[in-house]
Amino acid sequence: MDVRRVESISAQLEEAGSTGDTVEDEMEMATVRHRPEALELLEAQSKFTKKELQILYRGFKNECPSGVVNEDTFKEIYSQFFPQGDSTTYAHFLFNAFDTDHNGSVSFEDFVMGLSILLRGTVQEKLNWAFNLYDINKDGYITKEEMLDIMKAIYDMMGKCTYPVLKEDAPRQHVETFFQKMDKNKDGVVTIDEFIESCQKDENIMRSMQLFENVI
Ligand SMILES: [Ca+2]
Ligand SMILES: [Ca+2]
Ligand SMILES: [Ca+2]
Repeated sequence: MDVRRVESISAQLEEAGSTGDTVEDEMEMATVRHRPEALELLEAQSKFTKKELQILYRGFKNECPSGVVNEDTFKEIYSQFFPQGDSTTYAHFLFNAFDTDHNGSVSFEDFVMGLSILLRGTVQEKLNWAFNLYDINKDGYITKEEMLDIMKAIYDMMGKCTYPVLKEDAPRQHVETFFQKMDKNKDGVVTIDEFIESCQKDENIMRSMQLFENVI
């Protein structure tokens, strides 16, 4: 999710006001997800109102008429946003972070829950989400290799044209600094507690996190 898109979705939500909201939309929304209770469930689980969910759903269905996004679609969308670089690896990691039930597709529910955290989540929720993104194999720990893989993917996506000053070993240096700060007990892995603690304590890490916010 590119930040411009997130912003435009935010704006759409704010504009929502009293427009739209027809019975047909609601019916369609309720039936198309195979589970009639989906809307109520999403309303309870996310930080969006029913009206906002309807707007989001319309947008989602416009872009993905099939109702789900697979990894290739994700990669296609990302390549349009980052034409100057190779975004396939980052799109893959991001896809896995959005696909919370790990069934190989991002449903409207997956999409809404991710967006709810990214747009309206607390700092803690956003950091949890980021941790899950970095924890590539989802085993509950971030290794230096995982951090390096993400970092390289981001550098690849940005492309050499955008950041000509970046040297080949820039991602590794970046990760060394990050990792040493985060791995408090020096056991070679970063836990969720270490991650959240260091992000909240260290302004530099938080500032570097902006890099990630801008490419989510
Ligand atoms: Ca899924
Ligand atoms: Ca891991
Ligand atoms: Ca540790």
